Formats: sequence, structure tokens, C-alpha cells
Amino acid sequence: MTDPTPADRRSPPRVLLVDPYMAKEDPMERKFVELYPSLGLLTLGAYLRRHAVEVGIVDLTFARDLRPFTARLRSFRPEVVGVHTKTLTYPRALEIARRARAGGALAVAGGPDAATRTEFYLAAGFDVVVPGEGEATILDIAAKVHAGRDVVGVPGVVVRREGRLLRGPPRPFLKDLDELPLPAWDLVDMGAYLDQWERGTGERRAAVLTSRGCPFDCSWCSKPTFGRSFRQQSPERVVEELRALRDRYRVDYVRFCDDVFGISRPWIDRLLTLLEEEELHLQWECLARVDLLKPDLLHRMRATGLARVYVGVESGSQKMLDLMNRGTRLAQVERTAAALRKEGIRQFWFLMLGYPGETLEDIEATLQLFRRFSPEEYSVSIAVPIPGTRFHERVRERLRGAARKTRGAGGRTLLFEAAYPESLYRWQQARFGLEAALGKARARLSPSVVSRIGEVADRFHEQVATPLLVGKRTPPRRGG
Ligand code: B12
Ligand code: SF4
Repeated sequence: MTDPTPADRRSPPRVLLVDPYMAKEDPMERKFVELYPSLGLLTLGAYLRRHAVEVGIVDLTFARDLRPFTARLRSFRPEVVGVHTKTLTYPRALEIARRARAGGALAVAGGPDAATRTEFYLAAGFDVVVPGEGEATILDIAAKVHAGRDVVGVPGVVVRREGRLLRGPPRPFLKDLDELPLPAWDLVDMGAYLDQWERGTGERRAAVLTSRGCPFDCSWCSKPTFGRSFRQQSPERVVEELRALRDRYRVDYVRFCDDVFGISRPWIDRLLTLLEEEELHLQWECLARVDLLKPDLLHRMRATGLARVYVGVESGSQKMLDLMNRGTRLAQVERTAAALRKEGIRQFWFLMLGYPGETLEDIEATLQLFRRFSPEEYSVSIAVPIPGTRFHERVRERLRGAARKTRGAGGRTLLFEAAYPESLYRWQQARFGLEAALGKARARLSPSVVSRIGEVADRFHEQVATPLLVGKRTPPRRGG
């Protein structure tokens, strides 16, 4: 890193933030991933700007290569390049760090992957990792670098010197999320996102975050940045953001990106009251837990525009929900799925196969639950042991080579020695696919034809596929 000249120091510090994610390379993108700019970077950008830092964002989501970054590096001449990291994008993040340093900037990594693998990022070429909440820390880093001083010892910062990690003291979380400025949407190409949405769905969609963290403790969930802490913005502040999106960008559909939306009942009640009063005419969607989505709440949510809910159903076996420490009951899943159907709200189920302890009966119970409620959308993944989770700890000795190589396998590859071979899980995923197709066909074909196809498929599964894939001839017992 070059020391800034005194003349440079009279101008504001310059920070360039980069999202290395490129949609064209994401194996999940075509099927599930819906594109929004990183809320983390938008908030960091807004915070830095409020504190008189000159800031830019290079968002590579729609890019084909690194040229937009290299051009900006040359024209903007940042003192700090801050890169958002996800496992999927780490090779590009490292390349960006290399180029940033060659251009004389300090390379700083933040976000979920660097938070989990701090040492790796430092050894592989980053000068600094910020594993926690980034706003106040990146501001301090920018000020130090601008003043030509070392960042060692800055709260929330980790560096590597002579092979040793030096951690600054922990940085306390921001106390009041309402103090954060509105995201700096103008620093990215919102038009590209909104046009894409409008072409695909006829809606202008944007993402909003109302809280940080999650107090629950599912054993496979990775929460490297905010852990089990939980803070939320006031409903009034949320409405301010919604109004700005509508007025500035004509947004008419919002995705609430909170880990779990509406954890506090008084909070969600107040937000719904404000939405009723404000008449923003927005449709919206969120991810929520079945234990929180009481039928009367769902009814009110629907009335204020709730169009789709993502629910982590995970398994149709209570035993598995308990093993995952999910904290939900099957009865709650059933109650919520029925209420969503009644209200006409689309439901997207997350299901997981292969978690330790799961038997063929448990998988069958999940399939039967799926069959009963026919959610409009779903994703069935093979359990991914993410480093830092209790699940990962549990299967550490049984990780397969792929676990070390795979970048964001997205739940399609078996990364540890599970109860059954990968082919069995792949086959089970295909069964859910068939089940979903049959669910849709029910509207068009006669019920007897649909159940006949289902029976043939079940028989094939029991008599041919499972014995072949599991390697034994005993047909599995039916669960559910
Ligand atoms: C909303 C969300 C999405 C949305 C929107 C994504 C987006 N563009 O922002 C959708 C559904 C589209 C999505 C997609 C994907 N997601 Co996602 N997503 C989330 C979720 C729930 C919240 C992210 C968020 O907005 N957080 C709030 C902001 C404020 O926090 P933050 O981004 O972490 O940023 C803060 C700090 O980390 C830090 N920070 C972040 N970057 C930087 C950079 C610097 C320089 C500094 C100093 C600090 C810093 O400061 C920020 C402010 O305090 C997280 C889970 C979670 N709670 O983090 C998963 C999560 C980030 N997603 C994940 C994954 C895997 C994906 C996908 C790759 C899935 C896939 N395709 O397989 C895609 C990638 C898409 C993309 N554009 O990157 C993983 C990442 C795990 C990993 N180690 O890589 C997470 C952690 C979920 C999980 N537990 O598995 N995702
Ligand atoms: S899976 Fe969802 S509810 Fe469970 S700990 Fe993670 S974020 Fe919280």
C-alpha cells in the first residue's frame, strides 16, 4: 500500500466497495436466485458517504468479467478496496484483492465467507478482514489509511503479521438500526435490476432488510456475522424506506430479506397498521417461521399485500426437526400451510434431505407432507455442512473431498458420508420433482389418472430404485 501524499490527505478518503458475484456463473441462479444488489454494500456505502468518505460500488452481478472493476480502480484510485465475500465467489474476491493491492489500495474483505474463514482470506492475499458488522469498522479503516496510519488494533479488524493473526478488540454492534442511512441505491445500477424484474414479472422489485440477526439456533445454520443477536428497525423507519423505494424507483413489490421476518408480534402488528394507513400499494414477500405465522396474522398480512412466503419446513418428521434443533412442530407446519392456502398466499417450502439421523422413513414422511399440501414452490437440498455450524462439527470426520473443493454447492452435492449414497438423495430429489409436477397436473387431469401415475412411481421407488440405490432388497416401510 502506498502512503498518501499530504495533498491527498486534504481530500476525503476514497473507498471502493466491490460485489464479486456474477449471476452468469451461479449454478443456482436460473432456478432460484432472484437478483438484488447486496444490502450489506448499499448500507456500507451510505454510511461512509454520510461520514464524508468518497465512495463507489462496483457491482459485478451483470458483468461478464473483471473489466468494470479494473476500469474503476484506475479512474477512482481508491485508498481502500472493500470486497463482499461469499463462498461461491471467493476466487474472484482473491483476484480483486490482488489487483487492488497492485493498484496501491488496502484490500479489505468482509461478509459471510471472510467471517467464517478469516485466516484463509488473510493468507490468500487480503490485507484486512472485517468478520463482523462493517459500517463503523470500515469508516475507521478508511480514516486510518487516509492518515497514513496502521490499522492494527482497530476494533473489529483482523490482520496477519509474520504469520500471526492480530485481532483488534471486538466491535460492539450498532445500538440503533434506525440511525443507519437509507441504502445508497444510487451507487449501483438499480435500473438494471428493476428492468430485469419488470421484463420477467411485470413488477418492479427491490429488497429491504428490517432486522439483523436471528435468535433461533438451528444446528445447520451459519450466522457468522450477527450470530444469535437480534436487532430490528422501528416499523416507522421501515415504512420510510418503502416510501423512498416507491417514490424514487417506482418499486411495487418488496422482498423482506430478514433471516426471519416478524419475530416480534407487537412489531409486526405495528408495521401492518402503518402499511394499512400509508396505502403504499405494495405487494411483498418474506421468509418466516411456521411457529410465528399464526392464521390471524397471515390474514392481516395478506390484506396489506403479502403475496408469497418462504417457509423452512425442512422435514416431515418431528424426530428430524428436533435433531436439527429447529424448534418447530409438525402441527405448526400443517396449520400454517393450510392457512396460507386459505388466504391464497403462495408458499415456497425449503426442505432438506440427508441430515444425520435421517432414515428412509423420515424422507418418506417428508414426501407425504409435501404431497398433502402441494406447495406452489419448493427447494429440496441435500444438507450442506457449513463451516462454523454444529452440523459441520458433527460430520467433520466424515467430510468428503468435495467439501473442500466445492464452491457453494447449493445443496446438490453430498459433502459428507451420510446414511445413504448421493444417488439415493438425487433420486429422492427427483421424486419431489415428480410430486410437484403431479400436484400441478391435478388441476388439468382427472384425479384418478394423477393418483395412478403416483402409485406407479411409488411402486418403482419401493421395488426398484431404493433397493438398487441403497444396495439391499428390503423395501422401505412407509412413514408419514
Ligand atoms: C437476503 C439474502 C439473499 C438474497 C439477496 C442477496 C443480496 N444481493 O443481498 C438472495 C435471496 C437473492 C440471496 C442469494 C444468494 N445467497 Co444469500 N443471503 C441472504 C441473507 C438472508 C441476508 C443477507 C443480507 O442482506 N444481510 C444483511 C446485511 C446488512 O449483512 P451482510 O450482507 O452480511 O453485510 C454486513 C457484514 O457482513 C459486513 N460486510 C459485508 N460485506 C462487507 C465488505 C466489507 C469490505 C466490509 C468491511 C464489511 C462487509 O458489513 C455489512 C453491514 O454490517 C444471508 C444470511 C445473512 N443473515 O447474512 C444469506 C447468505 C448471505 N446467502 C448465502 C448464499 C450462499 C447465497 C447464494 C450464493 C445462494 C446460491 N446461489 O447458492 C446467492 C448469491 C446471490 C448474490 N447476489 O450474492 C449465504 C452465504 C454463505 C457463504 N459463506 O457464502 C448466506 C450467509 C446464507 C447462509 N447462511 O447460507 N441471498
Ligand atoms: S435457520 Fe432461520 S430460524 Fe434457524 S437459526 Fe438460521 S436464520 Fe434463524
